[in-house]
Amino acid sequence: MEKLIITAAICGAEVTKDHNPAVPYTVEEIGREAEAAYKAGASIIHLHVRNDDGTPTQDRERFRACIEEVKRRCPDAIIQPSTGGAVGMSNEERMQPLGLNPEMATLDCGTVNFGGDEIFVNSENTIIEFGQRMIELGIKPEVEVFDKGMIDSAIRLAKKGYIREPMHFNFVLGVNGGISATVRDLSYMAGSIPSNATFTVSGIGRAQFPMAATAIAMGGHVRVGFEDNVYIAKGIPAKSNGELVEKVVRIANELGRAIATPQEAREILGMRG
Ligand code: KMH
Ligand code: ZN
Repeated sequence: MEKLIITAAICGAEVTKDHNPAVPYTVEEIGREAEAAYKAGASIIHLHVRNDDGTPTQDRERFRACIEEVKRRCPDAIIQPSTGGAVGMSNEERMQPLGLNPEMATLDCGTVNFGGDEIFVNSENTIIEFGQRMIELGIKPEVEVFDKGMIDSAIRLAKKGYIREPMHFNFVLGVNGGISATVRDLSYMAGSIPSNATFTVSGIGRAQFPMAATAIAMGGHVRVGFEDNVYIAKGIPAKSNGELVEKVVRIANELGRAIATPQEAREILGMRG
């Protein structure tokens, strides 16, 4: 089996220090959390950024400062800025980090309810616009899908030349409004992508580790981190993103799956660099 790529989603846009005091806001805190995850075995840092007061932002200069800090602490890590940002942001706002020439970025491939009145909006034209921009800039997209139909949309748009192939998918499982975090649905998602595609799995909340273990056994890759889950075990807040990554490494070791370095991750994903 291919080595395991671990992505750390260290921050997100929604989770706060009220959920877990270790959630990073400042440039220094983001650097600290990225480094802990990287040292534990993460090869990709999925990056959202915050203002010092914790409000989410897609400001290019804030991203520049955070990316510099992460690179200083994790020199060869793959940094994957979010283009999803937070619910309600405009496309132009969301696309700002693409101007910093990252080697990878997220490409959200559909609209999904996010609980309450929140809707994460990604119209077909939005997906096309983001996908084309990433092709022009040579950025590897991580195709984020919250439901099975989003895989079908991505395949259709890739065939039309709007999304670069081979595609690397992130199955986000267990969002209220998206597909559930079950072995049945993960299997359905994994069986629905093209044969040359790769996938990673993000289980939300308590599904994080069961979905990670299933993905490891299936030959997929894994995302963990505060964006998706703040607990190391039931009712016990994780001390850091590093602790979450360490747990995945332990599971992978038990199942006989070696961990990919950032360079190996680039090769598995067919990336530049
Ligand atoms: N914060 C969500 C609204 C992404 O990073 O591309 C969107 C999100 C997806 O987190
Ligand atoms: Zn994200």
